[in-house]
Amino acid sequence: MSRRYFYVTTPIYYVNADPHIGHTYTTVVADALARYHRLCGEHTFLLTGTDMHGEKVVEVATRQGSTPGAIADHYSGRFEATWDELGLGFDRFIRTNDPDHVKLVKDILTRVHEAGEIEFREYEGDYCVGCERFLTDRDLVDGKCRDHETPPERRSEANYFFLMTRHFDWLADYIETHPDFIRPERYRNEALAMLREESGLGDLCISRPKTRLDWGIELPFDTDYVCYVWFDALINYLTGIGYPDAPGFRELWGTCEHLVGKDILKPHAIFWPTMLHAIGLEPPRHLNVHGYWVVDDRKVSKSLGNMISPTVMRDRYGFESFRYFLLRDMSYGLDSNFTEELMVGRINADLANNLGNLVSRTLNMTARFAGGAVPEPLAPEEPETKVAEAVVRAVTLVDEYVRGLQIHRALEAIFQVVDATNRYLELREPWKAAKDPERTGSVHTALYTCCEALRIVAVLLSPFLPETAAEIARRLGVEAELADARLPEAARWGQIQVGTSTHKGAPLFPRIEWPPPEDASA
Ligand code: ME8
Repeated sequence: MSRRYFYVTTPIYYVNADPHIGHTYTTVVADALARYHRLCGEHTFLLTGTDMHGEKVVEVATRQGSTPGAIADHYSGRFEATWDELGLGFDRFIRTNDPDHVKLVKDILTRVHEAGEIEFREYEGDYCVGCERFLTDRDLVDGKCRDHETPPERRSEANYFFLMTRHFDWLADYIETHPDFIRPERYRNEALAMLREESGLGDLCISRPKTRLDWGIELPFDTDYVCYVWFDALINYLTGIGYPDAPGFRELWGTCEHLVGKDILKPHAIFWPTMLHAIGLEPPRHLNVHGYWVVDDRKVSKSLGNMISPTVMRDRYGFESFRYFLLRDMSYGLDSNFTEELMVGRINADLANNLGNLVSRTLNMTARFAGGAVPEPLAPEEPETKVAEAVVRAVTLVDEYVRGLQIHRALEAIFQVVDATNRYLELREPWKAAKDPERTGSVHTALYTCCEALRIVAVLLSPFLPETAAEIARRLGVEAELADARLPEAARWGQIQVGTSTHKGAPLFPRIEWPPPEDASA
């Protein structure tokens, strides 16, 4: 049987500070997508990692009296350990000083150089160390970098240039003829505007003299220089899946989905496709660009010091709750505001009240009125059919939304099933019917319907809230089935086995008090 492929990447993060909400968001989206595609039976590969080179690392090392290598290893380890701790899976955690990556960067530099695509020139411009690139007028607000709020440095030096502008006509045409290559559309338009209007967007400086920076990959054709960090970093997406000849490389590359924040649109929308074109590779299938998490109207970032730590959020609220908020509240492409109050409101409404209540009502009543086992239903009537129809609708919508990167909508569609099932319970009122021995069949039908709806909700939720889904499945006695589930088959109505033992449990998501109660010891 031929299996479909799915390749998803996150940016490789800089190693100058610990991971924060922004990195967590992109990595959680990648994890959820990979889990969803795996659930659909696809051969899936998730690549994440860290960007070890560049001046930022040298700056931190100098400040801390350490070496770039030690700093890069330290923070890279922090990223990998954090994703492990939070249950974010990856097929490879790449570091740009991994030997296979260093070799590939050198091979590509050699090829591009030999093909006459690299030239040696004098260059002068405004450099932002935060961005690790020369800025253009569009990047400046009042003479400062608009992301880092620091003035750039004027720099002039002799360097090697990748003749990127040669590929601009091809690239503009590619973006025009592949309307969803860069999505959502606003970023496609931004990329086209960069190509058409930006005066400063010339050829790409791809070297740094060792006299200024010796932390990087040495140029194979001039040992006095190291490779510019972005030229090195972008190539990670090829190293990660074994370009050029590892088994499955072609199939995976053909399905590649890059996830990036809008801060790195230019390297991904302009530098990267032209680099790929120079070596004869197709661009990735989609460049999926998301907005910023903002706190007090400012982008969360290391340099602004307003970070939200994923492990602190995990300790305070549980990681599934934080993960749910990230996926449910950000519309992919737009900025989103983070406050703990907003998050608590969302957790209480959706997870504690809506989903949590349905789980506890269903399982408590199954224990009381059906001996703690999935009961035999009567033939379905209209209300039961309506719940089953809500499920069918959700399965189709979730697939469409996930593939279109509208994860908040996919979650909304799943919660519509939860709503419909809660409404169904209110209509059937099994707690009242249970008082009448003549109506046992109706009670059992209602409980069967809720158990089956919850089983399917668990399947659909499993990419987004894996632990919660596993816990619901465990309580329904279908944990093993969830582990083997494949969409769309697993979401077909009517598969839960009558007689399966169910288990009540503590509330899945206890209501959180807001504002938090005063600390008695304070
Ligand atoms: O740019 N909101 O690394 P980086 C949402 N090494 N996402 C955010 C965010 C925020 N406030 N802040 C960061 C680099 N991110 C390069 C990448 S790739 C070949 C090289 C996320 O550590 C978002 O994905 O600055 C953003 O693009 C990325 O972290 C930048 O990470």
